[in-house]
Amino acid sequence: MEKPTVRIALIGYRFMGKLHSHAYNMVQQLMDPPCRIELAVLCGRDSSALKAAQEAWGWREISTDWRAVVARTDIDAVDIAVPGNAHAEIALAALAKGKHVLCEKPLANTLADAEAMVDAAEASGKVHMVGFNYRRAPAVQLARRLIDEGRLGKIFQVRGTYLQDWAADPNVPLTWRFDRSVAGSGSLGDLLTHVLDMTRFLVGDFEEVTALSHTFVARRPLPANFSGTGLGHAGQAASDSFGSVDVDDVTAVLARLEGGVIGVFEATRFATGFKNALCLEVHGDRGAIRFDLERMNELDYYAVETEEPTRQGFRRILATHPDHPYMQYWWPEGHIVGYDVTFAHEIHDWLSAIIRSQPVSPDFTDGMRCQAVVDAIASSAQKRVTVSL
Ligand code: SOE
Repeated sequence: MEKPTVRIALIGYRFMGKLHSHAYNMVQQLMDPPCRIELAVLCGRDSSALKAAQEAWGWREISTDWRAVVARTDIDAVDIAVPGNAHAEIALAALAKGKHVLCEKPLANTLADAEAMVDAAEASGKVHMVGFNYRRAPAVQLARRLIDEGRLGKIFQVRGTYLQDWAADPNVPLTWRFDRSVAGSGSLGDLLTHVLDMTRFLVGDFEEVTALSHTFVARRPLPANFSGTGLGHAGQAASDSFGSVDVDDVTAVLARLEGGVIGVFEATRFATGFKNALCLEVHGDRGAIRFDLERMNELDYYAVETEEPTRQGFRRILATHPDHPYMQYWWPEGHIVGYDVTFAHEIHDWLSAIIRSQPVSPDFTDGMRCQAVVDAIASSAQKRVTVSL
């Protein structure tokens, strides 16, 4: 039987747009999805850059008018891969036009916007998803399996860090990632949200937070000719004029979670030596796990009872066996996968949910709950108090 077709409009063509475009192609070619994927329209503001992206990634059409695109009757699903300040407006318009929506993280820049997005998504009956892609790293899914099987027992503590260092150079220009009106926040919304979501996925919800945020470099050169990812490389020439940074460079959090779990978290763009290290450690009375995105094919697992004390220790599971989550789509055992497959897994599951008329997680409600934790953290850091959720 012929597979149904899902016609996609992707809003955004830079770093995330490139990843999503690549992921659609991987899903179609390698993951046997339950639909045919039509890369219908790629949308953005710069038509010559769009044209180049269209040719490279195989989109049928381009458009510089997202309002017209989400209203088209020949589009089934809208994928939002632009900075956070545009998420709510585009998602609400797409849902109102009866489209399924995948929205990049963080879901919105404010809790009020996130709540409005949840209301609209639930009322629409369409499949909605927020792009916390790291949930779908095979080793993270394996961690979830081990926890579901009770192998960690009663969980005591969780420790999560997301460490990058690209902003430690004060000459990195003032791109949108340093602008609260566009990005919502700095390391908190961009990086810590991944850790918060992974914690919610593996351990549970947040009850109380106490936070501290800091901005090390308060003024940065204005970008002369910005065309990159905003991560400080990609040949951006800074100018002689400077502007103010109004987001956090680092945020640290102490938290209580449901079930009496204690959490310690940190996100920073100033951890010199670390490029993209998302590390999560979970400790229970029967065992522990440790995941590090810079070694994303591996899960460290410690089982309290299996060995005599002198032989105990963490062991490394290479999560590439065909029975490990998602690995049936990829290569022979030990032939590792990378960052991009997490987006392919996310898009595969979103499209499968659309075809089967089923919900998928993380959905807009997960995105909104994460935003509630972000709000509590920002308010705790600003007022220097503990905030309950
Ligand atoms: C940049 O800091 C960034 O690309 C984030 O925006 C992504 O969400 C994260 O996956 C990697 O770092």
